[in-house]
Amino acid sequence: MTESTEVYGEHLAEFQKTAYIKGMDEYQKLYKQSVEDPEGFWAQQAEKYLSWEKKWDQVLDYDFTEARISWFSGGVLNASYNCLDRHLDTIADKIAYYWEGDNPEETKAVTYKDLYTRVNRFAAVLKNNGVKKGDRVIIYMPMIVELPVSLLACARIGAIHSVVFGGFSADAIANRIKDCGAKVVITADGGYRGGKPVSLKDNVDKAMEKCPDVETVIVVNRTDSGIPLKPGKEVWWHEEEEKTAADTFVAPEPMDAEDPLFILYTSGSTGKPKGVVHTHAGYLLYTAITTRLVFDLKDDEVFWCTADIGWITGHSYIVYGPLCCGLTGVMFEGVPNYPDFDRFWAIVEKYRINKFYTAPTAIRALAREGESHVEKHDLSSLSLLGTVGEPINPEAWRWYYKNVGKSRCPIIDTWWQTETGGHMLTPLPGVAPVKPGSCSFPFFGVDPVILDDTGEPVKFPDEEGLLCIRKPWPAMARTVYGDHERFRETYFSQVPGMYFTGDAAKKDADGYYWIIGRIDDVINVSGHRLGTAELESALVLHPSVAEAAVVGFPHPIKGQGIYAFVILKANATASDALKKELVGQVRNEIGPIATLDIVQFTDGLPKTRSGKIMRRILKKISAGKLDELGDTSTIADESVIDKLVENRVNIE
Ligand code: 6R9
Repeated sequence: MTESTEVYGEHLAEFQKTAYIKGMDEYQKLYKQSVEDPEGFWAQQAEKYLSWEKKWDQVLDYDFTEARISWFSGGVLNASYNCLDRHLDTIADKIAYYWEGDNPEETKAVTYKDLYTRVNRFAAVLKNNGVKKGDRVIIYMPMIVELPVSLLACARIGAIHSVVFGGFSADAIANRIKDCGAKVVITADGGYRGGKPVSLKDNVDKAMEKCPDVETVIVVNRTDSGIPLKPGKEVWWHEEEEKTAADTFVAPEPMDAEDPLFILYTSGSTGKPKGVVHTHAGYLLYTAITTRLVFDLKDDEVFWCTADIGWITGHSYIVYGPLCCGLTGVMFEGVPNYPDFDRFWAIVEKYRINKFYTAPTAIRALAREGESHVEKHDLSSLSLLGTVGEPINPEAWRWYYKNVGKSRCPIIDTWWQTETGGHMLTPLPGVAPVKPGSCSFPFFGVDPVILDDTGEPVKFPDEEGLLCIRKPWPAMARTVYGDHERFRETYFSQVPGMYFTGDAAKKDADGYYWIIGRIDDVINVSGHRLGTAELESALVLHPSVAEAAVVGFPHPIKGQGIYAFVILKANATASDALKKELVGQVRNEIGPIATLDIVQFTDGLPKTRSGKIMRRILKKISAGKLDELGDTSTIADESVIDKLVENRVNIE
């Protein structure tokens, strides 16, 4: 069977009874309307999904040459009001989050009223600590309830949050604080992972040495570590909260539709990570509508997105989308293999989860442990399974479909990016059969095109090319914080007049899209983006390293692994101890997600005569595709290749 003829439609009949979008005809009709009359379509959705303090003057205004995009300008609203206040009349006692601790015995059920109360009190805490509309707040926290509370409290007072994933290093925190000029940091003493407390505050302390401008650090006591706080600058969350009345009300700040809601840093192919900026109205609308329609979530259903809130997936599908829709979600502090490899399935059974959303890397890691862990649990509540973060290999897809979904649940393979804010290419469960490895069709309002090397749309089915988007959609990023020119250049200059995704894709004869992967120097490790430039800069900081080139290679669990080719300085000697040091060096600079899988010492790198490293060749060598090295005639010194091949390291 070829890729594109293997189709699965067992779920369709059931979904077509109740789905919001029933069948291909309805999808196509709405899709056509959404791209032919985006203003009409999105105005209607903005009325339906959001509550406005003041309606907009103009739905859409944009200029892709200048990278200027504006949705609902003149409109006034507040994201925290939309996620909380407006639900109080109807669903105050509904569960917003089932929170499941790393320890399965530790759980909490947080209602919309509870969340509202906590957000109001913490909004008051932020104000008491001098945070004002437009100020930037860095958040570095484990997956505890105080994390979404922090995001929403910032949104409530109009402060711009920037969450730094808990797996990032002190330097990563410091760089982000400096880049956005944050005055306040919210963190915790630590968190629990796999039964052990993990310190977080240490990293913040180290970052603080480089960030004298931070005025206040607010610390949640999560692990009773008893660490001392520095008087004056550092305060305990609970002590600050106690200074506010239990029924504190902080009026939601009226925000312009286009005011920034948050900054989230993401890796690109060049330079340091970019602070991608999302806005109050467009982002919220788009995450709400995609949460509803892509997962076909009904009001009485339970949804679990396993992502960490430190990534865009958590922002959009744990916090803003589900809360804006008034849905019940699950938030999980721990890891998939503690206490055992059945943890995910135990949680699905415990909360009778209906729709489940995870990443291919997690599926592969769990599949490797065998079916017995899945079979221990009653998963009959599930009706839909989602995936995100990287292309899913058909083998993992089939395992997920058969063992978790029992061949009844569609796999909703959602392709999108930090910069797109929400789902872009995705199946809708009531519309059409799904194919393993394909993300199906564009969501409403998304106008994709695949371009060939000359910049023309490809002419034939299955022809691979560069994926671009021709029209704006509400959740697209608006700028790179503090560097609009970088935003314009990265996303709008490569193909004039279009948004450049950085991914290659193809469309089959049935109109299904297939993502091939990044075409730039971005490595996707377990669904997380790392730029080769960042990794190389971290390596050359080591006193023994003269030069380094890093590429991604196929890895059985992580999707892509990190392969580093390193040239040492003349006075340094290659050794296993030095390899370990280099691995540690990069982990310290960026964080544990940037763990080098392979370090190969070499005397030379393949370079063009103008001195450019030929990564194309290094990628083939790292993947073991030695007969596909292609044309090597432009290499300045061809003998380098033989040595590289000879000393190539295989992953154990
Ligand atoms: C949401 C998120 C974005 C990059 C993207 C692409 C890859 C994400 C995918 C996928 C194939 C999918 N990607 N989802 N590739 N199929 N369903 O992951 O955002 O961290 O910014 O990464 O991830 O290469 O360009 P982000």
